[in-house]
Amino acid sequence: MDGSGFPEVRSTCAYCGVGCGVLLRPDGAGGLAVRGDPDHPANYGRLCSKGMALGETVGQDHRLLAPRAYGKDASWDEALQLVADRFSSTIEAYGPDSVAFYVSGQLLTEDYYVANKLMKGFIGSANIDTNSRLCMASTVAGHKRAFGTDTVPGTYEDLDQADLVVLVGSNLAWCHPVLYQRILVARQSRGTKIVVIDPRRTASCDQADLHLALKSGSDVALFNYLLTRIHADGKFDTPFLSRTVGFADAVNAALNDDPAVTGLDPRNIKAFCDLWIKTERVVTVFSQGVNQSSSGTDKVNAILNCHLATGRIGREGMGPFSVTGQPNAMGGREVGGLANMLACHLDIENDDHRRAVQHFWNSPKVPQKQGLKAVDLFQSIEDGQIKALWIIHTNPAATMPDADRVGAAIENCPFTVVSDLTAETDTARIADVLLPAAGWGEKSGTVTNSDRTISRQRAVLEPPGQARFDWEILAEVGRRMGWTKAFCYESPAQIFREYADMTSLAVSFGKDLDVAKLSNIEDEEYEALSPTRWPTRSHPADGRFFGDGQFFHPDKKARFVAVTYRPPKAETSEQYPYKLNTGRNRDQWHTMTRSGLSPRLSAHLAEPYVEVNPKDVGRLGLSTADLVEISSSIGSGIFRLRVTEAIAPGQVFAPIHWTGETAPAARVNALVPSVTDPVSGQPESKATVVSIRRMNAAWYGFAVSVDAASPEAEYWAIAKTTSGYRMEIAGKQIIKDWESTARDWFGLPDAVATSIEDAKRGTFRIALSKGQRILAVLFVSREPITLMRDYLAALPEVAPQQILSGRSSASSEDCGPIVCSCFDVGLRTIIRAIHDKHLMSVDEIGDTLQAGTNCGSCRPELTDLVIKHSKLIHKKTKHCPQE
Ligand SMILES: Nc1nc2c(c(=O)[nH]1)N[C@H]1C(S)=C(S)[C@@H](COP(=O)(O)OP(=O)(O)OC[C@H]3O[C@@H](n4cnc5c(=O)[nH]c(N)nc54)[C@H](O)[C@@H]3O)O[C@H]1N2
Ligand SMILES: Nc1nc2c(c(=O)[nH]1)N[C@H]1C(S)=C(S)[C@@H](COP(=O)(O)OP(=O)(O)OC[C@H]3O[C@@H](n4cnc5c(=O)[nH]c(N)nc54)[C@H](O)[C@@H]3O)O[C@H]1N2
Ligand code: SF4
Ligand SMILES: [Mo]
Repeated sequence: MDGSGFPEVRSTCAYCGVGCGVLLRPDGAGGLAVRGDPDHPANYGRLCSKGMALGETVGQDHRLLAPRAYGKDASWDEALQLVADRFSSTIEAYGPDSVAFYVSGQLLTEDYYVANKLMKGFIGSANIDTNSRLCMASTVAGHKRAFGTDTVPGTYEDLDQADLVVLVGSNLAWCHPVLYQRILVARQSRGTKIVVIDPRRTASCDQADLHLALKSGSDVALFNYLLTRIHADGKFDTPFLSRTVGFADAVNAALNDDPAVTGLDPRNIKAFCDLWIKTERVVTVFSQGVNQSSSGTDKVNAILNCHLATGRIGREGMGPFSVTGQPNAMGGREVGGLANMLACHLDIENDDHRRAVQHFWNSPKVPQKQGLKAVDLFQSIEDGQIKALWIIHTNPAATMPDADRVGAAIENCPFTVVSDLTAETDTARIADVLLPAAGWGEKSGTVTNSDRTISRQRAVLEPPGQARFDWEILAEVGRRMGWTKAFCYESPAQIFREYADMTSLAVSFGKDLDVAKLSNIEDEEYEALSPTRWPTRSHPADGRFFGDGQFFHPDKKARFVAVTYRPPKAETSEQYPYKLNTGRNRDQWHTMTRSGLSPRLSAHLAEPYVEVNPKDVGRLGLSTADLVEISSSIGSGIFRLRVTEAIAPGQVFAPIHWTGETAPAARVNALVPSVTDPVSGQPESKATVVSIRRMNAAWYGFAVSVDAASPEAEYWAIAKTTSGYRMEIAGKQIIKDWESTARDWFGLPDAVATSIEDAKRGTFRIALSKGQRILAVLFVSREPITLMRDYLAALPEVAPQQILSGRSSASSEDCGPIVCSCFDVGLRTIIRAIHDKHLMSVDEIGDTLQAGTNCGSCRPELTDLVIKHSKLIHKKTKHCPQE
């Protein structure tokens, strides 16, 4: 308790798979204070910038508050009956496989369990797939091939205890910042070495001893070479190999690969292999640079092969470690959220498993064959085979590859339901029925993080409007479809008990997934449940798997998988000479429906951009701050140019976060075609071939406004600020009457206008105000605009004439783009301090400006700034061929 009278409530962060514990204190007026839970085993009190800003993202802003059907508000009764009737009648007319669910690794375990039970147990189809297909599917497939089960062997403690951490296709510093911080602590205390394997130089490289900027897609060749070196040097673990099958075949396959395809300097390959082989305690962390590839499953197995060969698995400080992206990516896999599995790691193709599941659920039927994986599922909708679709907690019209085509398929599907928090998303906009869901902070249930720890999310706020819980909506539809008993759930605790009980069934079939100990917990115990790692009953106390050589294939042995390098599907050509890599920003989450509400988080990188190497910039005749058009075989987009050595020549990188809501021209997945991995069905999201050219803009604009606007222009991008919104705009058509255009865009027909025009230079500036208050300011120019954007974004309370000058008065300094989101410290302030105060380290920056002293998410960027701007230190030598 504090003065506010509200106790702090333990919960789990809404965002990534690290699964940090948070302490939430509602203020009673809809607001929320958030801090790290010092007792949670994932984070011990730490939070990253996104976790820290959670309080800024709750509330009614942008929320869907009532059900809608065909564009009109509907009562819950009408909407639910419509959904149940349309699904029932479609199934009756065309069979169970004519309907589908597309769900999300962000659902709670309880929501997920009910969705899966409804589709696989009662509708009788396996057409339920999830955005985890775009995320973890290759890891799931790789784990199953090697271990006979989809299980992460290690725990977070391994990261504290390792002597070498290899990050493969993982920008951990930005995407799992608290785990990255744990590794940096270990580096300080035990000298843990860090190697990054990523075609791009990311924030995760800043502390790395070695960065291998390999050619995109060539990971198999690199790890195959490591395997041959382990073999040739006799560094394999012979006793452990007796617990495995297929070592010789894997080595023989690996010998066929030439490490030269990685494009790496052979000395660096050798340095990496030497370090890996000589370091017993090695954790290989991998993520989307591995999974999102047409050879994703093989990449996973190439990594697992090296750990199996050396027996470095399931023991303290070592093992392969797939870090999960979404908060409940792991929980979804546990309850069978993917189209190719049953609940609790049981198999669809196994008659005994199916029978047991059917008996457990007392269900009419369980499908005998796998359902459609995401890409095939949307193809099947386009083909007209699937006629009713329910999308829950995900935005496929923005995040699936070939997103425009996916959007068209959804729009043309005879019946589409979307359950979401947000009233306007690229997917919600084209649905027939919209169901308002209760969100993080309002709902209650469990999530499982990357190291199998189950944590509670707890409700501290009232759901706004008529929003309801996802499990409740699903159960109600189940009941209305006629299965009253099977879906008579009254609480998440009741669903959790049923799920936990079902894992006993899995254990009886020799499966590892075991939460059975919790199957009888009382409601109060569930309420109080502290973080619990599975297995809860049957396994050694240290929580690791496979160190004992026990695997889950019928003979209990692991499998080496013989893999060979296959290049990404699309080759560059004269028409498409560049490779487009895609990924994430530090302070935004996916389509920004939550993180984009926070002014602090939006200040980090406020506009969609594409990173291009200076050599290519020169070749293409581009200049800094240009807008560029990127085109692939299926679509095109407009992005702000960022010139950086971090990206190798021939490659470009664009983040995934912008949508029709925030920058309609910069939707990355409009460019990414649906190429998939043959085993996992996971799309190749990071290797699209593209062409680049300067956008032919007739004018460029920058605007700040109190209310959001969507201007009619070829390019615009909007971001939240403390005072409203900021916007970058550009157009190809010459606009004559800027004043009426501005009034139109900002919906301010009657505002007082103050403007300055310089027709010769092609600039126009206008402020629209009411009384003393400036409501919108627009700056237009023929060239990309240079202004004190961060000063203007705050809509300072100055006279219109003063704001139109575009800069602050001499006394206040412009701090530049925000680097430290916790303390609002900008780039220019930091660089100035490094110069003026001769700062030499991140800690000294912290002492002087506080930057980097709270969540630590910006420390990699601060390190970079110290290296670049401190005159007093020498640049650290790093093997990095592209530099
Ligand atoms: N800030 C933030 N954090 C997040 C998320 C977010 O949206 N924002 N999303 C969460 C989710 S769902 C996920 S799945 C994770 C993803 O976490 P990460 O996988 O770490 O993130 P990405 O940026 O998608 O991709 C990682 C890296 O793969 C590299 N890469 C591309 N191609 C290759 C290749 O062929 N080989 C190798 N070795 N590397 C390659 C890219 O250059 C990129 O730096 O992040 C989670 N955390
Ligand atoms: N090119 C490219 N594409 C990618 C990737 C990439 O690296 N490159 N990464 C892929 C990966 S790894 C992932 S995980 C996906 C993520 O892609 P998505 O899952 O499609 O993206 P999100 O923005 O997380 O969408 C979540 C939606 O759920 C809504 N929501 C929030 N809370 C709730 C709730 O409690 N209930 C309900 N019903 N709805 C809620 C939000 O408003 C939002 O619309 O993108 C994939 N797409
Ligand atoms: S690392 Fe950041 S985003 Fe991920 S769970 Fe922790 S606080 Fe949340
Ligand atoms: Mo993900």
